[in-house]
Amino acid sequence: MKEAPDASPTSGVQDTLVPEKVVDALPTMYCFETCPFCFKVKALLGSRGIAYSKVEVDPTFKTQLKWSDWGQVPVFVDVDGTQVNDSNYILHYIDSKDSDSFPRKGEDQQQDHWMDFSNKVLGKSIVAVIYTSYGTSLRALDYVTRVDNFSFGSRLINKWLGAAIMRMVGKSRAKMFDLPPRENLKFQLDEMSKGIQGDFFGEKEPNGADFANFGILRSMHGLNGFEIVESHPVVSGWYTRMRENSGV
Ligand SMILES: N[C@@H](CCC(=O)N[C@@H](CS)C(=O)NCC(=O)O)C(=O)O
Repeated sequence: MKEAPDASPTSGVQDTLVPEKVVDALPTMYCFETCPFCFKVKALLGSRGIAYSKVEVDPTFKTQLKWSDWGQVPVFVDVDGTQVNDSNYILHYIDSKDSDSFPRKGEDQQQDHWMDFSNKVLGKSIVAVIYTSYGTSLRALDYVTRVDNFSFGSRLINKWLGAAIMRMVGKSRAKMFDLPPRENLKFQLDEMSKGIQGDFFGEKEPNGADFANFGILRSMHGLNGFEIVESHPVVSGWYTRMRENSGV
């Protein structure tokens, strides 16, 4: 779960169209089932009622994404073949093509700040909690055994090797913070609460910061440490509102 810097030259809308990567003539998202960054995009698409195709990428070898220079999920391919990389850029792209209802990057400092927070802080904080032991990592990777487009061998490798890799990633993420993983997540949720003004970061309606941070936390649902989110005095209510809004 490495993260490319937001300023990477290959983030955002790409020059080359890839219409052959569109599935069933619908906007297509290349994703991992449990990827926090992919959940951001699923939440926005859900909130706007936009139908889309999903291509499940195998997390260890990323076989289904070999065609792309951008080696991370999510990758979004619009119906005309426009390829957009990097979750926050994808959120802006989809909103700009749909109802244009939240500010673009650079137009609202608060939204920018909390969208960055979703990648630089919250995404890393949850990884340290979910992948805190080999057992919790196996639990998080168990979904790969139920993905139809993966072969039997790929399911096994992705689960057992994937859990070992993610356990190491979890350890390295934990080292980034002063507090132990669970305490750190609680602390970061307290921080995040300061940005929720009224019902949402966007006050009456969700903005980019809502979709970005909700996606991260939604990916934890049912996994180790999710009770920290559920029991948080501010975040739990916001999370429920975002689930209702997005249907995700
Ligand atoms: N900045 C990227 C981060 C995406 C990311 O880290 N995705 C992970 C999955 S959760 C990934 O593709 N990891 C595989 C790798 O880096 O090789 C975004 O916001 O979309």
